[in-house]
Amino acid sequence: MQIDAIVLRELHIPLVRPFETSFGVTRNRRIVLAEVHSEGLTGWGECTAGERPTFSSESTDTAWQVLINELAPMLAAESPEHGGECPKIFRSVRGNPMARATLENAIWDLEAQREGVSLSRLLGGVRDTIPCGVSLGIQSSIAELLSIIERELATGYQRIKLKCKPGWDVEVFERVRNRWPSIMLSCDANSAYRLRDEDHIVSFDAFDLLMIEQPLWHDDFYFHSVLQKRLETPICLDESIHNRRDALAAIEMESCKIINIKLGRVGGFSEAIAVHNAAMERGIPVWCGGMLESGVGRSHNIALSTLEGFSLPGDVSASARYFADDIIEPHVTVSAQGEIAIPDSPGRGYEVRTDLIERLTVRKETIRAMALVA
Ligand code: OSB
Ligand code: MG
Repeated sequence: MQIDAIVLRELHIPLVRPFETSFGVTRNRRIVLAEVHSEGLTGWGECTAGERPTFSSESTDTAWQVLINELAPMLAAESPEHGGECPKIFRSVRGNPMARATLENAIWDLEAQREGVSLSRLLGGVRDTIPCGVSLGIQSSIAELLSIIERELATGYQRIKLKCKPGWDVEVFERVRNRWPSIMLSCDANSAYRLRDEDHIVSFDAFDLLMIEQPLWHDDFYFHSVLQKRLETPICLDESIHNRRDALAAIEMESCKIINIKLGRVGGFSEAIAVHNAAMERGIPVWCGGMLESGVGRSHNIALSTLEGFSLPGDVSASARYFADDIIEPHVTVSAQGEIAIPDSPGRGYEVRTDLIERLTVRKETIRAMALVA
């Protein structure tokens, strides 16, 4: 596919409510979107980097720099037929997986449109609907959290994930479990604990959690494996897993029993599929994580979640939980059974609202292949 132009833009979009994790609070999203124009079609990608380098070392600003100065010019100089060629095109740049995924995912979207198949089908997806859960940030009180859980369960969500940290954990789990003894419940510490907290984390076993996500260091396998040996509850790794080799190491060392796959964190669809395959071959369930994505990234997450190994409800939920007005049409909605129905039209299956995107854009750059001089 001849690449005619790559348009990169930054959008500012407020969240409908603040999202608080152990590493900070997000109120407004600064999202980088990529539009790849090729032979009359447009593929879209979203960068999942946060506003600050707190979840990972990437941020909106680092990704912007790497996309504009490195990755977009590399891609514009090539004519990839398949999204899976992107890792090779970008191989001279180290790290920066979220920046890479922005462009790679746009090429997969383009390819699906060119082939006239849904992105889910192109990826090898096998589901017509995906099971959905919600990730609930740290709240100002437990009473407030309980009322939010009540609302999310009434909407139909199948699994509740609680963000936790020292001081917002056992008491919270106890109150939630007393009220709802049998819901699917998990927690995510985003690396808030240390080895000195080992006994404390082992006490989480009393709450029948589906998993404890990333309790220790963001870059660790070994100490998670030490902790997993003492825990009944499965550990799920998020931050630690960047590629297939990480997944293999974590599974081999028994650092986790479940893996959260995020497109941005692993650098795009090809590595996400590789992590999924490695986990599935070894009987390790996976699920799709979220990064407060707009509709573009959300539609990619939905397509990824249709792969066979995504057997647990993910953090892929309705647009309205995050944004008053999403940049895709229709918005992502969740059924009373807590499922998202997979669109079967070509590509991502949601229209992009270019007028709204234009209004939300605060900076924009267009990169074209350099004209060849004979
Ligand atoms: O660790 O899963 C995480 C949001 C931002 C950064 C990290 C995480 C999250 C979430 C939100 O849990 C998931 C969502 O988009 O709903
Ligand atoms: Mg997480």
